[in-house]
Amino acid sequence: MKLEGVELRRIRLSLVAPFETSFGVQTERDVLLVKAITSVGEGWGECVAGEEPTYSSEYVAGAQHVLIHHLLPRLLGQAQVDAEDVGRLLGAVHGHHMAKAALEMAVLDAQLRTRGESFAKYFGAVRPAVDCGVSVGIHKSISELLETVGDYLEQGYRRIKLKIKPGWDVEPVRAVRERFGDVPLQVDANTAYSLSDAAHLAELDEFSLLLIEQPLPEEQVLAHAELARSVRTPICLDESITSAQMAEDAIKLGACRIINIKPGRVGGYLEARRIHDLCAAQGVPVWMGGMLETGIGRAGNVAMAAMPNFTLPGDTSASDRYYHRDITQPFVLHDGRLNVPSGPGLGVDVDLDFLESITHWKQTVGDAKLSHAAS
Ligand code: NPG
Repeated sequence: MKLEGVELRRIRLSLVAPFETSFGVQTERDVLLVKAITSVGEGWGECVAGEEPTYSSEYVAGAQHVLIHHLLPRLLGQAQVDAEDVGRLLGAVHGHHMAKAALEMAVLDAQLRTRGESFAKYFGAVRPAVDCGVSVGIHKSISELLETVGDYLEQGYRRIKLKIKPGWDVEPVRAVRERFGDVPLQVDANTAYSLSDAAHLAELDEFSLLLIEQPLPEEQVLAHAELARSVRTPICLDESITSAQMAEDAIKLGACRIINIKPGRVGGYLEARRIHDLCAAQGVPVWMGGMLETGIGRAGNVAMAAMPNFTLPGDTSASDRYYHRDITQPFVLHDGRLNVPSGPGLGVDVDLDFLESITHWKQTVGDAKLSHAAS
């Protein structure tokens, strides 16, 4: 198919509650959406870059700029662009994985909608619904944390992830274990520690956590391997795993026993699928991360989380954990699971009137006349 044009749009959505991590507090998302307008139909992509470059070097205004000036020009002139070509065509541009991922996703959605195939089918999904976990931010007090965790467990979430940072780690974990017994529990440090904290992190061993996610800075793969020798809890990497190559190297070095997959972080669903496959071949379980996606990103993530080696519950929570009103039909928790969309492409419809009402910037790149006719 040919990519005729792309509509880029930024929308603002408030979170139902502030979400605090070791890298800051978020109260809303400023989401960059990509609509691919192709010779055969349209498709949607969501860019997961945040407003500030605090999780990784990417940020939403940068993603918007690189799409307009460096990525789209490399696709719009091509006679033929399928999703499988996007990575190669954008290969000359270094980094910018989240921007690339959003573009590839939109092209893939257009391609699959046209041939009536779901993301799940394309990925080789093996289950109709996926087990869901929930990520719980840093709270002001342990009592407030226990209340939040209790609410989520009542809603049916099958695993709790606690955000930790120095000064908010062993005590909240102990309190959750004491109150809620042997609920599946894991922690996420978002790079907040250093190797000199190894003995302190080993204090978490007594709580039988599923994993400790990304305790050290993203470049410190070797240090993670060293840390892994002094803690019993499995180390899981998130920020460090930016490609299948990095995943392979980290596993070989003994830096992690589990990998969090975020399609945006690694440059798209196709690279994410390669990581899934190589981890499966090495006996390394993976799980689907989350970046507070709207229904568009969630649809793709839930579809991928239904692949065979996604054996741990993901940060794929229900829409109401994030937003009062989503831009697609909401994802609803049933017995701690979300159903995998089965319709063509992402299998969700975008509420265009609502979208328009929360759009604060929009631009069409490419043949505006054609894109106008197609929308
Ligand atoms: O459920 O989508 C979700 C949030 C899961 O904790 C979560 N995401 O570090 O993994 C993370 C964190 C995150 C959120 C990272 C937003 C970057 C941006």
